[in-house]
Amino acid sequence: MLYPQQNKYRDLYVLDGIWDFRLDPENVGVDHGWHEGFMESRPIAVPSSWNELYPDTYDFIGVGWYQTVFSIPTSWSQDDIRLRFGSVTYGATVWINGHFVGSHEGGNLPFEFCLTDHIDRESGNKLVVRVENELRPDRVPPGNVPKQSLNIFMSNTPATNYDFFPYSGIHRSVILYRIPIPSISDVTIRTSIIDEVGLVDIRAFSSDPDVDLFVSLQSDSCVLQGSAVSANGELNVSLEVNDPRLWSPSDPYLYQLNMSLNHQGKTVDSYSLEIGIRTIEIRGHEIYLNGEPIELKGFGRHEDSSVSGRGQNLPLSVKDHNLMKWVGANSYRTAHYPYSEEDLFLADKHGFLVVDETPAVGLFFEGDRGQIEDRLTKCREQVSELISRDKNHPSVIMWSVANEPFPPDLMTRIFSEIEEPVESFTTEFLTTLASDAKNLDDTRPVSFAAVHGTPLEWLENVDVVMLNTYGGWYFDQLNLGGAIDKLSEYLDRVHSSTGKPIVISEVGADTISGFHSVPEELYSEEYQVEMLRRYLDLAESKDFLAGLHVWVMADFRTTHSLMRIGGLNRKGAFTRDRQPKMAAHFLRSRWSVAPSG
Ligand code: BDP
Repeated sequence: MLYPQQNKYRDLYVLDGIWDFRLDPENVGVDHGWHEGFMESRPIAVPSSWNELYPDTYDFIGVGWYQTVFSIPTSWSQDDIRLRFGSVTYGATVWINGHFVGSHEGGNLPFEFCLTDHIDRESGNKLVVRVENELRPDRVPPGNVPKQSLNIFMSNTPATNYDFFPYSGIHRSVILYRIPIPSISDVTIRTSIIDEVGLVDIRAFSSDPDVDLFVSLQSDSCVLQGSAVSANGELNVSLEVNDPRLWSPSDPYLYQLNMSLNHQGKTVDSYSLEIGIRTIEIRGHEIYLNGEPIELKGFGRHEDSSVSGRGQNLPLSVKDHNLMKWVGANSYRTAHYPYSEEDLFLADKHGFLVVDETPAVGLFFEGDRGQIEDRLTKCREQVSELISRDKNHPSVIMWSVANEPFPPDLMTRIFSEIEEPVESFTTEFLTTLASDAKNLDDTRPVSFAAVHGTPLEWLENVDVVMLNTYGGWYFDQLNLGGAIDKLSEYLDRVHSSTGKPIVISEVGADTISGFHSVPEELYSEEYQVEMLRRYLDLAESKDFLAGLHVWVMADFRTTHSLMRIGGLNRKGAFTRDRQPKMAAHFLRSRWSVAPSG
Protein backbone atom coordinates (compact mmCIF):
# COMPACT_ATOMS: atom_id res chain seq x y z
CA MET A 1 0.00 0.00 0.00
CA LEU A 2 1.89 3.04 -1.27
CA TYR A 3 1.88 6.25 0.74
CA PRO A 4 -0.49 8.66 -1.05
CA GLN A 5 1.13 11.34 -3.20
CA GLN A 6 0.04 14.38 -5.13
CA ASN A 7 1.34 14.95 -8.66
CA LYS A 8 0.04 15.46 -12.17
CA TYR A 9 -1.72 12.07 -12.15
CA ARG A 10 -2.62 11.61 -8.50
CA ASP A 11 -4.42 13.82 -6.02
CA LEU A 12 -5.30 13.73 -2.36
CA TYR A 13 -7.44 15.46 0.17
CA VAL A 14 -6.55 15.18 3.86
CA LEU A 15 -9.75 14.83 5.90
CA ASP A 16 -8.08 15.73 9.23
CA GLY A 17 -9.82 18.37 11.30
CA ILE A 18 -12.66 18.65 13.76
CA TRP A 19 -15.11 15.76 13.39
CA ASP A 20 -18.28 14.82 15.34
CA PHE A 21 -17.84 12.27 18.09
CA ARG A 22 -20.09 10.27 20.36
CA LEU A 23 -19.43 7.61 22.97
CA ASP A 24 -21.52 4.44 22.80
CA PRO A 25 -21.05 2.80 26.24
CA GLU A 26 -24.07 0.51 25.75
CA ASN A 27 -22.97 -0.46 22.21
CA VAL A 28 -26.34 0.42 20.70
CA GLY A 29 -25.10 2.59 17.80
CA VAL A 30 -25.55 0.03 15.01
CA ASP A 31 -29.08 -0.88 16.20
CA HIS A 32 -29.98 2.78 16.39
CA GLY A 33 -28.70 3.44 12.88
CA TRP A 34 -25.78 5.68 13.84
CA HIS A 35 -23.85 4.35 10.85
CA GLU A 36 -26.18 6.46 8.70
CA GLY A 37 -25.27 9.53 10.75
CA PHE A 38 -25.81 10.46 14.38
CA MET A 39 -26.90 13.43 16.51
CA GLU A 40 -25.92 14.59 20.02
CA SER A 41 -22.27 14.69 19.10
CA ARG A 42 -19.40 16.66 20.49
CA PRO A 43 -16.34 17.91 18.62
CA ILE A 44 -13.17 15.83 18.42
CA ALA A 45 -9.81 16.31 16.73
CA VAL A 46 -8.72 13.89 14.02
CA PRO A 47 -6.03 12.69 14.43
CA SER A 48 -5.83 12.34 18.22
CA SER A 49 -6.62 9.89 21.00
CA TRP A 50 -10.05 10.45 22.50
CA ASN A 51 -8.70 9.86 26.01
CA GLU A 52 -7.14 13.18 26.97
CA LEU A 53 -9.81 15.42 25.45
CA TYR A 54 -12.79 15.06 27.84
CA PRO A 55 -12.94 13.91 31.48
CA ASP A 56 -15.36 11.07 30.68
CA THR A 57 -13.28 9.74 27.79
CA TYR A 58 -10.06 9.41 29.77
CA ASP A 59 -10.11 5.70 30.53
CA PHE A 60 -13.16 4.87 28.45
CA ILE A 61 -12.99 1.34 27.07
CA GLY A 62 -15.71 0.58 24.56
CA VAL A 63 -17.16 2.04 21.38
CA GLY A 64 -16.78 5.60 20.06
CA TRP A 65 -18.34 6.96 16.84
CA TYR A 66 -16.83 9.53 14.49
CA GLN A 67 -18.43 11.32 11.56
CA THR A 68 -17.58 13.99 8.98
CA VAL A 69 -18.63 15.01 5.47
CA PHE A 70 -16.63 15.47 2.29
CA SER A 71 -17.23 16.14 -1.40
CA ILE A 72 -15.45 14.81 -4.46
CA PRO A 73 -13.91 17.34 -6.88
CA THR A 74 -15.35 17.00 -10.40
CA SER A 75 -11.83 16.44 -11.80
CA TRP A 76 -11.75 13.05 -9.98
CA SER A 77 -14.55 11.60 -12.09
CA GLN A 78 -12.65 8.84 -13.97
CA ASP A 79 -10.45 7.62 -11.15
CA ASP A 80 -10.03 4.96 -8.55
CA ILE A 81 -10.90 6.71 -5.26
CA ARG A 82 -9.50 5.39 -1.99
CA LEU A 83 -9.94 6.25 1.66
CA ARG A 84 -6.87 5.59 3.77
CA PHE A 85 -6.56 5.56 7.55
CA GLY A 86 -2.98 5.86 8.86
CA SER A 87 -3.97 4.10 12.11
CA VAL A 88 -7.10 3.49 14.15
CA THR A 89 -6.84 1.78 17.53
CA TYR A 90 -8.12 -0.87 17.88
CA GLY A 91 -11.01 -1.88 15.60
CA ALA A 92 -12.58 0.30 12.89
CA THR A 93 -15.78 -0.15 10.88
CA VAL A 94 -16.45 2.35 8.12
CA TRP A 95 -19.66 3.45 6.34
CA ILE A 96 -20.15 5.99 3.57
CA ASN A 97 -23.64 7.39 3.15
CA GLY A 98 -24.94 4.53 5.30
CA HIS A 99 -23.28 1.80 3.16
CA PHE A 100 -20.78 -0.51 4.82
CA VAL A 101 -17.36 -0.03 3.23
CA GLY A 102 -15.11 -2.26 5.31
CA SER A 103 -13.47 -2.91 8.64
CA HIS A 104 -9.98 -3.36 10.05
CA GLU A 105 -8.56 -4.77 13.24
CA GLY A 106 -5.34 -3.67 14.96
CA GLY A 107 -3.84 -0.26 15.61
CA ASN A 108 -0.64 1.37 14.35
CA LEU A 109 -0.81 0.27 10.71
CA PRO A 110 -2.61 1.79 7.72
CA PHE A 111 -5.60 0.35 5.91
CA GLU A 112 -7.67 1.60 3.03
CA PHE A 113 -10.88 1.00 1.12
CA CYS A 114 -11.85 1.60 -2.46
CA LEU A 115 -14.73 4.07 -2.46
CA THR A 116 -15.43 4.27 -6.17
CA ASP A 117 -18.75 2.39 -5.88
CA HIS A 118 -19.92 4.05 -2.69
CA ILE A 119 -19.61 7.78 -3.21
CA ASP A 120 -22.00 10.40 -4.38
CA ARG A 121 -20.11 12.56 -6.87
CA GLU A 122 -22.77 15.28 -6.98
CA SER A 123 -23.31 16.15 -3.33
CA GLY A 124 -21.70 15.71 0.10
CA ASN A 125 -20.74 12.28 1.43
CA LYS A 126 -21.19 11.29 5.05
CA LEU A 127 -18.29 9.27 6.46
CA VAL A 128 -18.99 7.40 9.72
CA VAL A 129 -16.41 5.37 11.63
CA ARG A 130 -17.14 3.12 14.60
CA VAL A 131 -14.03 2.64 16.73
CA GLU A 132 -13.77 0.09 19.52
CA ASN A 133 -10.94 -0.63 21.89
CA GLU A 134 -11.95 -3.63 23.96
CA LEU A 135 -9.00 -5.19 25.80
CA ARG A 136 -9.09 -8.91 25.09
CA PRO A 137 -6.62 -11.75 25.65
CA ASP A 138 -6.85 -12.90 22.01
CA ARG A 139 -5.89 -9.48 20.66
CA VAL A 140 -2.48 -8.14 19.75
CA PRO A 141 -1.48 -6.56 22.00
CA PRO A 142 -3.57 -8.44 24.59
CA GLY A 143 -5.52 -7.14 27.56
CA ASN A 144 -7.64 -8.56 30.40
CA VAL A 145 -5.34 -11.55 30.54
CA PRO A 146 -6.43 -14.25 33.05
CA LYS A 147 -4.58 -14.31 36.34
CA GLN A 148 -2.42 -17.37 35.76
CA SER A 149 -0.22 -15.46 33.34
CA LEU A 150 2.91 -13.75 34.50
CA ASN A 151 2.13 -10.10 34.38
CA ILE A 152 3.99 -7.62 36.51
CA PHE A 153 1.35 -5.04 35.66
CA MET A 154 -1.39 -7.39 36.87
CA SER A 155 -3.21 -4.89 39.05
CA ASN A 156 -3.14 -2.11 36.54
CA THR A 157 -6.07 -0.06 35.26
CA PRO A 158 -7.02 -0.30 32.43
CA ALA A 159 -6.01 -3.96 32.40
CA THR A 160 -3.46 -4.09 29.60
CA ASN A 161 -0.83 -6.83 29.34
CA TYR A 162 1.75 -4.18 28.48
CA ASP A 163 3.18 -1.04 30.04
CA PHE A 164 1.69 1.87 28.11
CA PHE A 165 -1.71 3.51 28.05
CA PRO A 166 -4.26 1.91 25.70
CA TYR A 167 -4.97 5.17 23.91
CA SER A 168 -7.79 4.88 21.39
CA GLY A 169 -9.22 6.70 18.44
CA ILE A 170 -8.35 7.75 14.91
CA HIS A 171 -4.65 8.17 15.57
CA ARG A 172 -3.23 9.18 12.20
CA SER A 173 -4.35 11.11 9.14
CA VAL A 174 -7.40 10.12 7.13
CA ILE A 175 -6.65 10.69 3.46
CA LEU A 176 -9.02 10.60 0.53
CA TYR A 177 -7.02 10.11 -2.63
CA ARG A 178 -7.39 9.27 -6.24
CA ILE A 179 -5.15 7.19 -8.42
CA PRO A 180 -5.47 6.83 -12.15
CA ILE A 181 -6.48 3.61 -13.92
CA PRO A 182 -4.06 1.94 -14.63
CA SER A 183 -1.65 2.93 -11.90
CA ILE A 184 1.57 1.92 -10.15
CA SER A 185 0.18 -0.25 -7.36
CA ASP A 186 3.33 -1.24 -5.46
CA VAL A 187 7.09 -0.65 -5.53
CA THR A 188 9.92 -2.52 -3.78
CA ILE A 189 13.45 -1.13 -3.77
CA ARG A 190 16.47 -3.27 -2.93
CA THR A 191 19.98 -1.93 -2.88
CA SER A 192 23.33 -3.70 -2.82
CA ILE A 193 26.95 -2.78 -3.40
CA ILE A 194 29.24 -4.85 -5.61
CA ASP A 195 32.79 -3.73 -6.35
CA GLU A 196 31.99 -0.18 -5.31
CA VAL A 197 29.02 -0.01 -7.67
CA GLY A 198 25.62 0.63 -6.09
CA LEU A 199 22.89 -1.62 -7.51
CA VAL A 200 19.34 -0.34 -7.24
CA ASP A 201 16.71 -2.95 -8.09
CA ILE A 202 13.25 -1.56 -8.62
CA ARG A 203 10.30 -3.93 -8.77
CA ALA A 204 6.99 -2.25 -9.49
CA PHE A 205 3.50 -3.61 -10.04
CA SER A 206 0.68 -2.20 -12.09
CA SER A 207 -3.02 -2.90 -12.03
CA ASP A 208 -2.89 -3.41 -15.83
CA PRO A 209 -0.63 -5.94 -17.63
CA ASP A 210 -0.30 -3.81 -20.77
CA VAL A 211 2.06 -1.10 -19.49
CA ASP A 212 5.69 -0.07 -19.37
CA LEU A 213 7.70 1.82 -16.79
CA PHE A 214 10.26 4.57 -17.14
CA VAL A 215 12.50 5.40 -14.16
CA SER A 216 15.04 8.06 -13.40
CA LEU A 217 17.35 8.16 -10.40
CA GLN A 218 18.70 11.55 -9.58
CA SER A 219 21.45 12.78 -7.30
CA ASP A 220 23.30 16.11 -7.07
CA SER A 221 25.81 14.81 -9.60
CA CYS A 222 24.05 12.39 -11.93
CA VAL A 223 20.82 11.19 -13.51
CA LEU A 224 20.43 7.51 -14.39
CA GLN A 225 17.56 6.22 -16.45
CA GLY A 226 16.02 2.84 -17.17
CA SER A 227 12.82 1.23 -18.36
CA ALA A 228 10.88 -2.03 -18.28
CA VAL A 229 8.03 -3.65 -20.14
CA SER A 230 5.47 -5.34 -17.97
CA ALA A 231 5.34 -9.10 -17.57
CA ASN A 232 1.80 -9.63 -16.32
CA GLY A 233 1.83 -6.32 -14.49
CA GLU A 234 5.29 -6.79 -12.94
CA LEU A 235 8.03 -4.34 -13.96
CA ASN A 236 11.70 -4.79 -13.06
CA VAL A 237 14.47 -2.26 -13.58
CA SER A 238 18.06 -2.43 -12.31
CA LEU A 239 20.28 0.62 -12.19
CA GLU A 240 24.02 0.72 -11.56
CA VAL A 241 25.32 3.74 -9.69
CA ASN A 242 29.06 4.23 -10.02
CA ASP A 243 30.80 5.65 -7.00
CA PRO A 244 27.53 5.80 -5.03
CA ARG A 245 27.06 8.13 -2.09
CA LEU A 246 26.05 5.58 0.54
CA TRP A 247 23.33 6.25 3.10
CA SER A 248 24.62 6.18 6.69
CA PRO A 249 24.04 7.98 10.01
CA SER A 250 26.92 10.36 9.24
CA ASP A 251 25.76 11.03 5.66
CA PRO A 252 22.08 10.11 5.21
CA TYR A 253 22.15 10.82 1.51
CA LEU A 254 18.89 10.24 -0.37
CA TYR A 255 18.55 9.78 -4.12
CA GLN A 256 15.36 10.91 -5.84
CA LEU A 257 13.66 8.07 -7.74
CA ASN A 258 10.94 9.07 -10.22
CA MET A 259 8.82 6.42 -11.93
CA SER A 260 6.33 6.95 -14.76
CA LEU A 261 3.87 4.40 -16.05
CA ASN A 262 2.95 4.38 -19.73
CA HIS A 263 -0.13 2.80 -21.25
CA GLN A 264 -0.85 2.76 -24.98
CA GLY A 265 1.94 5.25 -25.64
CA LYS A 266 0.79 7.77 -23.04
CA THR A 267 2.06 8.49 -19.51
CA VAL A 268 -0.79 7.67 -17.16
CA ASP A 269 0.76 7.65 -13.68
CA SER A 270 3.88 8.62 -11.80
CA TYR A 271 5.25 7.99 -8.34
CA SER A 272 8.44 9.09 -6.61
CA LEU A 273 10.47 7.93 -3.65
CA GLU A 274 13.56 9.12 -1.83
CA ILE A 275 15.83 6.11 -1.50
CA GLY A 276 19.11 5.41 0.24
CA ILE A 277 21.76 3.10 -1.16
CA ARG A 278 23.06 0.96 1.68
CA THR A 279 23.58 -2.60 2.83
CA ILE A 280 23.01 -4.19 6.19
CA GLU A 281 24.39 -7.60 7.15
CA ILE A 282 25.30 -9.75 10.10
CA ARG A 283 28.80 -11.21 10.09
CA GLY A 284 29.78 -13.30 13.10
CA HIS A 285 28.78 -11.31 16.14
CA GLU A 286 28.69 -7.91 14.45
CA ILE A 287 26.23 -5.80 12.52
CA TYR A 288 27.66 -4.28 9.34
CA LEU A 289 26.36 -1.20 7.56
CA ASN A 290 27.90 -0.72 4.11
CA GLY A 291 30.58 -3.25 4.99
CA GLU A 292 31.64 -1.51 8.23
CA PRO A 293 30.76 -2.68 11.76
CA ILE A 294 28.28 -0.41 13.51
CA GLU A 295 27.20 0.05 17.08
CA LEU A 296 23.60 1.04 17.83
CA LYS A 297 23.42 3.92 20.31
CA GLY A 298 20.01 5.21 21.16
CA PHE A 299 16.63 4.63 22.70
CA GLY A 300 13.40 2.78 22.84
CA ARG A 301 10.69 5.39 22.36
CA HIS A 302 6.91 5.77 22.48
CA GLU A 303 4.45 7.77 20.44
CA ASP A 304 3.07 9.64 23.41
CA SER A 305 2.33 13.20 24.42
CA SER A 306 -0.04 15.03 26.70
CA VAL A 307 -3.31 16.11 25.05
CA SER A 308 -2.72 14.28 21.73
CA GLY A 309 -2.08 10.93 23.48
CA ARG A 310 -0.93 8.56 20.75
CA GLY A 311 -2.45 10.81 18.09
CA GLN A 312 -0.03 11.87 15.40
CA ASN A 313 1.96 14.88 16.53
CA LEU A 314 4.31 16.05 13.79
CA PRO A 315 6.02 18.85 15.76
CA LEU A 316 6.83 16.29 18.45
CA SER A 317 8.25 13.85 15.88
CA VAL A 318 10.53 16.57 14.55
CA LYS A 319 11.57 17.55 18.05
CA ASP A 320 12.24 13.96 19.15
CA HIS A 321 14.52 13.34 16.19
CA ASN A 322 16.38 16.56 16.93
CA LEU A 323 16.76 15.72 20.61
CA MET A 324 18.10 12.27 19.74
CA LYS A 325 20.61 13.94 17.40
CA TRP A 326 21.57 16.38 20.15
CA VAL A 327 22.29 13.45 22.49
CA GLY A 328 24.43 11.79 19.81
CA ALA A 329 22.15 8.79 19.31
CA ASN A 330 22.24 6.98 15.96
CA SER A 331 19.43 4.49 16.46
CA TYR A 332 16.01 3.80 17.99
CA ARG A 333 13.43 1.04 18.25
CA THR A 334 9.78 1.71 17.50
CA ALA A 335 8.75 0.17 20.82
CA HIS A 336 6.19 -1.42 20.89
CA TYR A 337 4.36 -0.88 17.59
CA PRO A 338 4.93 0.68 14.17
CA TYR A 339 5.29 4.46 14.32
CA SER A 340 3.84 6.87 11.81
CA GLU A 341 5.27 6.83 8.30
CA GLU A 342 6.25 10.47 8.77
CA ASP A 343 8.51 9.38 11.63
CA LEU A 344 10.36 7.06 9.28
CA PHE A 345 10.70 9.81 6.66
CA LEU A 346 12.44 11.83 9.40
CA ALA A 347 14.65 8.87 10.30
CA ASP A 348 15.65 8.49 6.62
CA LYS A 349 16.61 12.16 6.47
CA HIS A 350 18.46 12.23 9.82
CA GLY A 351 20.23 8.92 9.34
CA PHE A 352 18.75 6.97 12.28
CA LEU A 353 19.12 3.18 12.27
CA VAL A 354 15.61 2.02 13.13
CA VAL A 355 14.57 -1.30 14.61
CA ASP A 356 11.00 -1.47 13.35
CA GLU A 357 8.70 -3.37 15.71
CA THR A 358 5.26 -4.96 15.27
CA PRO A 359 2.53 -4.46 17.93
CA ALA A 360 3.21 -7.96 19.34
CA VAL A 361 3.91 -6.91 22.92
CA GLY A 362 2.68 -8.77 26.02
CA LEU A 363 2.48 -12.17 24.28
CA PHE A 364 1.87 -15.14 26.58
CA PHE A 365 1.37 -18.83 26.00
CA GLU A 366 -0.94 -20.08 28.73
CA GLY A 367 -4.60 -20.92 28.32
CA ASP A 368 -6.69 -21.80 25.35
CA ARG A 369 -4.65 -23.11 22.37
CA GLY A 370 -7.24 -21.81 19.91
CA GLN A 371 -6.78 -18.34 21.34
CA ILE A 372 -3.00 -18.66 20.99
CA GLU A 373 -3.47 -19.67 17.35
CA ASP A 374 -5.69 -16.61 16.83
CA ARG A 375 -3.00 -14.40 18.30
CA LEU A 376 -0.43 -15.96 15.98
CA THR A 377 -2.64 -15.27 12.96
CA LYS A 378 -2.95 -11.62 14.01
CA CYS A 379 0.79 -11.31 14.63
CA ARG A 380 1.50 -12.74 11.17
CA GLU A 381 -0.84 -10.22 9.56
CA GLN A 382 0.94 -7.44 11.42
CA VAL A 383 4.39 -8.62 10.29
CA SER A 384 3.18 -8.63 6.72
CA GLU A 385 1.43 -5.24 6.92
CA LEU A 386 4.50 -3.69 8.59
CA ILE A 387 6.96 -4.95 5.99
CA SER A 388 4.73 -3.97 3.11
CA ARG A 389 4.49 -0.43 4.55
CA ASP A 390 8.12 0.15 5.58
CA LYS A 391 10.23 -1.97 3.21
CA ASN A 392 11.58 1.00 1.21
CA HIS A 393 12.99 3.05 4.10
CA PRO A 394 16.80 2.99 4.25
CA SER A 395 16.53 3.87 7.97
CA VAL A 396 14.83 0.54 8.76
CA ILE A 397 17.72 -1.84 9.40
CA MET A 398 16.00 -4.63 11.30
CA TRP A 399 12.50 -6.06 11.93
CA SER A 400 11.49 -6.82 15.50
CA VAL A 401 8.62 -9.30 15.47
CA ALA A 402 7.74 -9.10 19.20
CA ASN A 403 8.60 -7.56 22.54
CA GLU A 404 9.15 -9.75 25.58
CA PRO A 405 7.09 -12.85 24.84
CA PHE A 406 6.84 -14.59 28.22
CA PRO A 407 7.32 -18.36 28.62
CA PRO A 408 4.87 -19.73 31.22
CA ASP A 409 7.67 -20.41 33.74
CA LEU A 410 9.60 -17.18 33.22
CA MET A 411 10.03 -16.42 36.92
CA THR A 412 11.65 -19.81 37.56
CA ARG A 413 13.85 -19.29 34.52
CA ILE A 414 14.97 -15.88 35.73
CA PHE A 415 15.80 -16.90 39.28
CA SER A 416 17.06 -20.45 38.93
CA GLU A 417 18.68 -20.04 35.51
CA ILE A 418 16.98 -23.20 34.18
CA GLU A 419 17.63 -24.00 30.58
CA GLU A 420 15.11 -26.78 30.11
CA PRO A 421 13.35 -26.96 26.78
CA VAL A 422 10.13 -25.07 26.62
CA GLU A 423 6.98 -26.48 24.98
CA SER A 424 7.71 -26.68 21.28
CA PHE A 425 4.56 -24.86 20.12
CA THR A 426 5.88 -21.67 21.79
CA THR A 427 9.13 -21.96 19.85
CA GLU A 428 7.16 -22.54 16.65
CA PHE A 429 5.15 -19.38 17.34
CA LEU A 430 8.27 -17.19 17.36
CA THR A 431 10.02 -19.14 14.64
CA THR A 432 7.01 -18.62 12.38
CA LEU A 433 7.06 -14.86 12.90
CA ALA A 434 10.81 -14.59 12.25
CA SER A 435 10.53 -16.84 9.15
CA ASP A 436 7.64 -14.77 7.82
CA ALA A 437 9.73 -11.61 8.12
CA LYS A 438 12.69 -13.28 6.37
CA ASN A 439 10.50 -14.63 3.59
CA LEU A 440 8.96 -11.24 2.99
CA ASP A 441 12.29 -9.39 3.13
CA ASP A 442 15.62 -11.20 2.92
CA THR A 443 17.60 -7.94 2.95
CA ARG A 444 17.22 -7.17 6.64
CA PRO A 445 18.02 -9.06 9.84
CA VAL A 446 15.18 -10.14 12.12
CA SER A 447 14.94 -10.16 15.89
CA PHE A 448 12.58 -9.77 18.84
CA ALA A 449 13.21 -8.15 22.21
CA ALA A 450 13.86 -10.97 24.68
CA VAL A 451 14.23 -10.87 28.46
CA HIS A 452 16.60 -12.45 30.92
CA GLY A 453 15.39 -16.07 31.09
CA THR A 454 14.02 -16.27 27.54
CA PRO A 455 14.39 -19.91 26.40
CA LEU A 456 17.51 -20.17 24.26
CA GLU A 457 15.68 -22.15 21.56
CA TRP A 458 13.46 -19.12 20.95
CA LEU A 459 16.60 -17.32 19.77
CA GLU A 460 17.52 -19.90 17.15
CA ASN A 461 15.75 -18.19 14.29
CA VAL A 462 16.78 -14.58 15.01
CA ASP A 463 19.81 -12.89 13.44
CA VAL A 464 20.52 -10.55 16.34
CA VAL A 465 19.70 -11.20 19.99
CA MET A 466 17.96 -8.21 21.54
CA LEU A 467 17.81 -8.31 25.32
CA ASN A 468 15.75 -6.11 27.67
CA THR A 469 17.48 -6.04 31.03
CA TYR A 470 16.56 -4.43 34.34
CA GLY A 471 19.25 -5.53 36.84
CA GLY A 472 19.64 -2.64 39.29
CA TRP A 473 15.98 -1.69 38.99
CA TYR A 474 13.43 -4.52 39.20
CA PHE A 475 16.17 -6.83 40.54
CA ASP A 476 19.22 -6.02 42.66
CA GLN A 477 18.00 -2.52 43.46
CA LEU A 478 20.83 -0.31 44.76
CA ASN A 479 23.25 -3.12 43.98
CA LEU A 480 24.49 -1.99 40.59
CA GLY A 481 27.82 -3.80 40.94
CA GLY A 482 26.10 -7.13 41.61
CA ALA A 483 23.56 -6.53 38.83
CA ILE A 484 26.27 -5.81 36.27
CA ASP A 485 28.29 -8.89 37.31
CA LYS A 486 25.23 -11.12 36.85
CA LEU A 487 24.37 -9.55 33.53
CA SER A 488 27.93 -9.89 32.29
CA GLU A 489 27.95 -13.59 33.11
CA TYR A 490 24.48 -14.06 31.50
CA LEU A 491 25.50 -12.22 28.31
CA ASP A 492 28.59 -14.42 27.98
CA ARG A 493 26.39 -17.49 28.30
CA VAL A 494 23.87 -16.30 25.70
CA HIS A 495 26.67 -15.33 23.36
CA SER A 496 28.55 -18.59 23.70
CA SER A 497 25.41 -20.57 22.96
CA THR A 498 24.11 -18.41 20.07
CA GLY A 499 27.26 -16.82 18.58
CA LYS A 500 25.10 -13.90 17.46
CA PRO A 501 25.48 -10.16 18.00
CA ILE A 502 23.64 -8.98 21.12
CA VAL A 503 21.99 -5.60 21.51
CA ILE A 504 20.83 -4.46 24.93
CA SER A 505 17.44 -3.26 23.76
CA GLU A 506 16.21 -1.85 27.09
CA VAL A 507 17.86 -0.72 30.29
CA GLY A 508 16.58 1.98 32.59
CA ALA A 509 15.52 3.27 35.98
CA ASP A 510 12.45 5.33 36.87
CA THR A 511 13.64 8.82 37.71
CA ILE A 512 11.72 11.76 39.06
CA SER A 513 13.02 14.84 37.33
CA GLY A 514 14.47 17.22 39.94
CA PHE A 515 14.88 14.54 42.65
CA HIS A 516 18.53 14.44 43.65
CA SER A 517 20.45 12.46 46.24
CA VAL A 518 23.98 11.61 47.26
CA PRO A 519 24.58 8.71 47.61
CA GLU A 520 22.34 7.71 44.72
CA GLU A 521 18.87 6.60 45.79
CA LEU A 522 16.18 4.92 43.73
CA TYR A 523 14.24 7.43 41.62
CA SER A 524 17.03 10.05 41.83
CA GLU A 525 18.62 11.55 38.75
CA GLU A 526 22.01 10.45 40.14
CA TYR A 527 20.92 6.78 40.28
CA GLN A 528 19.75 6.84 36.68
CA VAL A 529 23.09 8.31 35.54
CA GLU A 530 25.11 5.82 37.59
CA MET A 531 23.11 2.89 36.20
CA LEU A 532 23.56 4.05 32.61
CA ARG A 533 27.26 4.67 33.18
CA ARG A 534 27.80 1.10 34.32
CA TYR A 535 25.76 -0.41 31.50
CA LEU A 536 27.60 1.66 28.87
CA ASP A 537 30.94 0.60 30.36
CA LEU A 538 29.81 -3.03 30.21
CA ALA A 539 28.70 -2.62 26.58
CA GLU A 540 32.11 -1.22 25.67
CA SER A 541 33.88 -4.11 27.32
CA LYS A 542 32.23 -6.87 25.23
CA ASP A 543 32.92 -7.04 21.53
CA PHE A 544 29.78 -9.09 20.82
CA LEU A 545 27.57 -6.28 22.17
CA ALA A 546 26.51 -4.47 19.02
CA GLY A 547 24.62 -1.69 20.74
CA LEU A 548 22.55 -0.38 23.58
CA HIS A 549 19.17 1.32 23.62
CA VAL A 550 18.26 3.20 26.78
CA TRP A 551 14.72 2.70 28.00
CA VAL A 552 13.26 5.18 27.32
CA MET A 553 13.77 8.39 25.42
CA ALA A 554 11.03 10.33 27.28
CA ASP A 555 8.65 9.66 30.18
CA PHE A 556 5.32 8.36 28.92
CA ARG A 557 1.74 7.75 30.03
CA THR A 558 0.95 4.23 31.15
CA THR A 559 -1.82 2.49 33.05
CA HIS A 560 -2.42 3.18 36.74
CA SER A 561 -0.61 1.01 39.25
CA LEU A 562 1.41 1.41 42.40
CA MET A 563 4.60 1.17 40.33
CA ARG A 564 3.73 4.13 38.12
CA ILE A 565 3.63 7.36 40.05
CA GLY A 566 1.05 9.70 38.49
CA GLY A 567 0.36 7.20 35.71
CA LEU A 568 3.77 7.78 34.09
CA ASN A 569 6.66 5.47 33.32
CA ARG A 570 9.51 7.78 34.32
CA LYS A 571 12.51 6.03 32.86
CA GLY A 572 12.89 8.80 30.29
CA ALA A 573 16.21 10.52 29.68
CA PHE A 574 13.84 13.41 28.97
CA THR A 575 10.67 14.35 30.78
CA ARG A 576 7.34 13.88 29.04
CA ASP A 577 7.51 17.51 27.88
CA ARG A 578 10.99 16.87 26.49
CA GLN A 579 13.21 18.62 29.03
CA PRO A 580 16.56 16.85 29.62
CA LYS A 581 17.20 15.01 32.87
CA MET A 582 20.82 14.62 34.03
CA ALA A 583 20.80 11.33 32.12
CA ALA A 584 20.30 13.10 28.78
CA HIS A 585 23.37 15.29 29.44
CA PHE A 586 25.31 12.24 30.55
CA LEU A 587 24.43 10.27 27.41
CA ARG A 588 25.39 13.28 25.32
CA SER A 589 28.79 13.33 26.98
CA ARG A 590 29.24 9.65 26.07
CA TRP A 591 27.68 9.55 22.61
CA SER A 592 28.18 12.83 20.85
CA VAL A 593 31.42 13.68 19.15
CA ALA A 594 33.16 16.47 21.08
CA PRO A 595 32.80 19.75 19.19
CA SER A 596 36.10 20.84 17.71
CA GLY A 597 37.78 24.15 18.55
C1 BDP B 1 10.04 -3.72 29.79
C2 BDP B 1 8.97 -3.50 28.70
C3 BDP B 1 8.60 -2.04 28.57
C4 BDP B 1 8.34 -1.44 29.94
C5 BDP B 1 9.62 -1.57 30.75
C6 BDP B 1 9.51 -0.94 32.15
O1 BDP B 1 9.45 -3.98 27.46
O2 BDP B 1 7.46 -1.91 27.76
O3 BDP B 1 7.91 -0.11 29.87
O4 BDP B 1 9.85 -2.94 30.93
O5 BDP B 1 9.12 -1.63 33.05
O6 BDP B 1 10.04 -4.98 30.27
O7 BDP B 1 9.77 0.25 32.27
